[in-house]
Amino acid sequence: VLSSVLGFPRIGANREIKKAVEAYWAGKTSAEDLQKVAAEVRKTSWTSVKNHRVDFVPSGEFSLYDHVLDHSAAFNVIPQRYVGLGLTPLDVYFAMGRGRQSEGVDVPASEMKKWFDSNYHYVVPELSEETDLKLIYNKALEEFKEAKEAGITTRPVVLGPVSFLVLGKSAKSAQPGFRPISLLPKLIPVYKQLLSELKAAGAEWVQIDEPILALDSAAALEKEYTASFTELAPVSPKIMLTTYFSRLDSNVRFIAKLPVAGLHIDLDRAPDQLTEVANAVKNTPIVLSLGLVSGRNIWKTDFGAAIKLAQTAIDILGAGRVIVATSSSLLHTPVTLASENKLTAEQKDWFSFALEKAEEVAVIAAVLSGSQDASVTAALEANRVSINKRREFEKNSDDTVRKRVAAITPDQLNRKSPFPVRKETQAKHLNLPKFPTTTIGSFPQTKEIRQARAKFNKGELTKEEYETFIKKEIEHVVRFQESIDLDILVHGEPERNDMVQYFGELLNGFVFTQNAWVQSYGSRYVRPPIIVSDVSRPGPMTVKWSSYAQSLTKKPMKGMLTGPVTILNWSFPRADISREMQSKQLALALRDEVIDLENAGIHAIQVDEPAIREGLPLRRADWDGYLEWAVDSFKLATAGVTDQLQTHSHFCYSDFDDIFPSIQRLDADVISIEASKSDMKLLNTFKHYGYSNQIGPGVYDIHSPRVPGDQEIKDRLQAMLSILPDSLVFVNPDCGLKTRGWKETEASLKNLVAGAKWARQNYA
Ligand code: THG
Ligand code: ZN
Repeated sequence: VLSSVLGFPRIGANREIKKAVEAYWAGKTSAEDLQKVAAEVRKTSWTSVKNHRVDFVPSGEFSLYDHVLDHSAAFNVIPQRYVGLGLTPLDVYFAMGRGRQSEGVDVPASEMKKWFDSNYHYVVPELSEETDLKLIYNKALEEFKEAKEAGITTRPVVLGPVSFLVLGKSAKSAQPGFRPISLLPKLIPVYKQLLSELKAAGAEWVQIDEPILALDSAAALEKEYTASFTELAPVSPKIMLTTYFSRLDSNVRFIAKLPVAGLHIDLDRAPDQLTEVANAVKNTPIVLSLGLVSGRNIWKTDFGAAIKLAQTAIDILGAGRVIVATSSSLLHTPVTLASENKLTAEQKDWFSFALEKAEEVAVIAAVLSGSQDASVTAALEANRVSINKRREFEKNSDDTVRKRVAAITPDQLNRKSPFPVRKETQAKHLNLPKFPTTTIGSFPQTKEIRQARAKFNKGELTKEEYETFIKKEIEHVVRFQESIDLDILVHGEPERNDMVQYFGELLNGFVFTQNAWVQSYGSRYVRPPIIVSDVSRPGPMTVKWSSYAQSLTKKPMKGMLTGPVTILNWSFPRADISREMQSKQLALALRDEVIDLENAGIHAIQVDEPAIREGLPLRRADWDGYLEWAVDSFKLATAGVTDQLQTHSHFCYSDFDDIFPSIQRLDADVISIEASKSDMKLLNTFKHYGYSNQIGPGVYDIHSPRVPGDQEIKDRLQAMLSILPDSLVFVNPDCGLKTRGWKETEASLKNLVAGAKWARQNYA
C-alpha cells in the first residue's frame, strides 16, 4: 500500500514566502531573489515530505499567490486590462492578483472567490470567446524537473480542465449567454501539450484535481468529463483524478468509467462513500486513493479507525489497488507542530500539522502493508495512546454551557419588534442622514500597531503602556472619522490581531498557536484558533474599548464583534461534537457580550458573519440543516437587545443567490456586503428577492491598495440606486481596512463621503 500527499502549504516553516513576496512588492528585493527563496521553500517541502517516506510527493502546487491564478497565467487567460502595460510576466501575474497602481499604471485586481468551503480565496479566471488559450508556461513541468534535479521524483499536480473552467467566470467582454465551459474544446489541446511534456520528461503519474466532481453541478458535466479524459489519458502520465471536500454521490456512475489510472476520494469529509465507490471501480483498473488524513483539520488521525476504513477498501480491491492519502491538499493546515513551543505537552499530543500528517499517511500505509518495522509499530502504539488521552479529555464537558444550550427558547431568537418598527425607533435615536456612511470596522493595522503588540506579547511593554498606546490609536481613528464626516464611527480595532483569533483568545475552550499560519489569500495568512472544549465567556471582551471610543465622540460608535458562525468556520473545530453545538455555545457567549455593550451605552453593534456562506455544505441536500442552525446562532447572538439598538452584519465573497432567504431571516438592521468586484450582479439578487432591511453594498474594493476615484464611487452609487430603494442604502467600503495603509484609506474614505453627500443631493 503506497502513501500520498495531495499538496503542501506554500508559506514555508518560517513564513519565507510571505516575507519574500511582500519584500518584492515593496521594491526591496529583485525577482531573482524572490524566485530563489521560492525554489528553496519548494525543495525543503519536497525533501521533508519525502523524508517521511511518502511515496507520492506533490510538486507544481506551490504558488507565489494562488494556484488558480498560476493556471490562468500559464494558459494565457490574461484579461486585456493587464496586457501592454510594460510589465514583466511576474508583475502581470501579481497585478492580476492584487491590482497595481504605479508609474502611470492603474489596474484593479481580479475578483477573488472562496475556494469551496474553505477560508482560502482563489483568483477567478475571466473567460470569453476571445480568450486565446495556449500554454505559455508549463509550470508543472518546470517544477517536476526542478524536483528531479534535487533528487526527488514527484507526482506533479494540475487543476483539471473542467474545474478550471467551471471555477472561472464570463469576462465583461463576453457575449451574453457565454458559458466558460464552452471553451473546453480549446482548452483540451493545451492540457494535452502540458501533460505530454510531463510524460516526455519522465513523470510516471500526474495528479489532476477535479474538485467540481464532488459537487451537484458535476452531474450535468458527464459529457465534458468523458471527452476530456478520453482525450487526455493517451498522451498523459498515469492520471490520479482527485476529488475532495465532499462526496461523489451519483456522479460516481460516470467517474468510474473515465479512463484514468487512479481516483482519489475524501474520506475525512465523506467516509460513508467508501464502499459504494470501491465497488463502482472494482471491475476497472482504477487504483483508489483514500483520503484518510484530514487536509482541513489539525486533529491527530485515529490510526485504528483509518486502518479499519482502509481495510474495507482492501477487501474489495486488494492491497495493490489502494493508496493512503491526505483527504485534500495540506494547504489548509499549518506547516509543522515543531514550531509550537507554547502549547502544553498534553495539547501538542492532540494535533498533527502538515508535516506530521505526511508522516501519518506513511505510517498508515506501512501498517497496511504489513510492515514489522519497529518504528512503525511504535508509531501505531503511540497513536493509540494519544487518541485515548484525547477521548478521555473530551469527557470533561462544561455542564453550565451544555444546559444553557439545551434550554434555548424560540423567543431568544427574535427581536422585540419587526424591522419596520425598529427602523423608525433607530432613525430617531441615532439621528442619521439619508445614505448613512460607515466602515466595516477595522482601520489600518500599521507596523507601529503590530510592533506594539509584539512588544507587549514579549513583555517589553507593560499592560498599561500597551493600553495607553491602543487608546491613542483609537482616538486617532475616531478623530479622523469625525474630520471627514462619517456618520457611524468605529474604534478601528487596533487591539485585535485577527477578528477570530482575538475572540478565541478571550473565550474559554480555545487554544492558540504561535506559528500555525494558514493562507487566506495572496500573502495574507491567518492563525485559526483551535476549539478544544466547551466554549464560554469568562467576562466582557470588547466593552472597555467600545465604551472608551464612544466617550470620545457624540456620533454613534458601532460595537464590533465576530459572529458565532464565522468564529466557528475560521477556527479549527472540535471533531467530537457537532458544529451546531459549537456554534450555539459561541452564540450564547456573544449574546452576553452584545447585551453588555448595549448596557454600556453603545447604540449600534455589528456582528460580522463573513463566513456564513463559505460554511454552507457543498451538497445541496445538506444545506437546510446548516442554514437553520447557522441563522439561529446569529439570531441568538444578536436578538437580546432593545429596538433602538441598530444591529449590523457584514458578509464577504458571497454568492447570495444560494442563501438569500437565510440572509433575510438573520433580520439584521443593516448588512454590508462585498459587491464592488462582482459588478452589481449581487444587487440584482437582493432586488429579485425583495430584501427588506437596510443594506450597504461596498462602494469600493479594499483588497487592493488602489484608491477609487471620486467619479468611480458616484458611478457605483448610481448603479446601486438604480436597483435598491434609496431609503435602505448605507454607504461603506466592501470590507475592513486592516490590510490597507493610511494614505489610501484617507483618500478612499474622503471620496466615499463625498459620494454619499452627492447622493443626498441627487436623490433627495
Ligand atoms: N480573519 C480570518 N479570516 C479571514 C479574514 C479575517 N478570511 C477572509 C478575510 N478576512 C480576508 N482574509 C484576511 C486574512 C488575513 C489578513 C487579512 C485578511 C491579514 N493577515 C496578516 C498577515 O498575513 O500579514 C496577519 C494577521 C496577524 O498578525 O495575526 O492581515 O480577517 N481569520
Ligand atoms: Zn469583508
